[in-house]
Order: sequence, then structure tokens, then C-alpha cells
Amino acid sequence: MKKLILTIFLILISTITFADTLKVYIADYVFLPKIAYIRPGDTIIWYNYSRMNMPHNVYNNHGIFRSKVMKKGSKFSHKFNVKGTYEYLCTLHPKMIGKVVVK
Ligand SMILES: [Cu+2]
Repeated sequence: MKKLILTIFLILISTITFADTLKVYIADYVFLPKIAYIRPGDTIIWYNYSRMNMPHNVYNNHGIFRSKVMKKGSKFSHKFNVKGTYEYLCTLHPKMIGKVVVK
């Protein structure tokens, strides 16, 4: 009986996935990683780590997430609950693009 309970407990534990947080670093004109792969319920935190004191933002064209202009050292987070691919850019430097893939 104890063994059965232990087995059921281990099966339950193995099927529970915990929400995670992934950091995306904003360096000088790039998002690292450029493509972030996460699961539903996970949160992305963007950190502006620019060495050139460059302000940046994170802007999704569909309005799903948009940060303010972030000075060096600032951060912005968004929790993704729905599967999909979310593209974004920095409107101050439109060549800076990134993607969050929730699957
Ligand atoms: Cu920028």
C-alpha cells in the first residue's frame, strides 16, 4: 500500500510543471536570446544591460505587451498564458527585434 501511494505521488509530481521566469537581456542593440522559448504561464523579464547607457523599449505590435522606455538598469516583465509566437521590437531602434515562442 505504501508503495502504491508513493508511486501515485511520484506520477503526480512528474506531471506538475512549475511556472518559470526567463531573462532576456537587452544589450547594445540586441535582445539576448533573440528567440525565447517558454511554456504557458511563464514570465519573461527584459533587463536593459546596455553598456552605452542606451534607452530601449519592448513593443509588441498587437498591443499584448509594451514597456515604457527603459533606462539602463531598468526591467520589464510580462506573463504569457497563451500559446503562440509573439514578435516585438524596440521602437527607438527598429532593427532590434525579438520573439517569444510559447509552446
Ligand atoms: Cu533600442
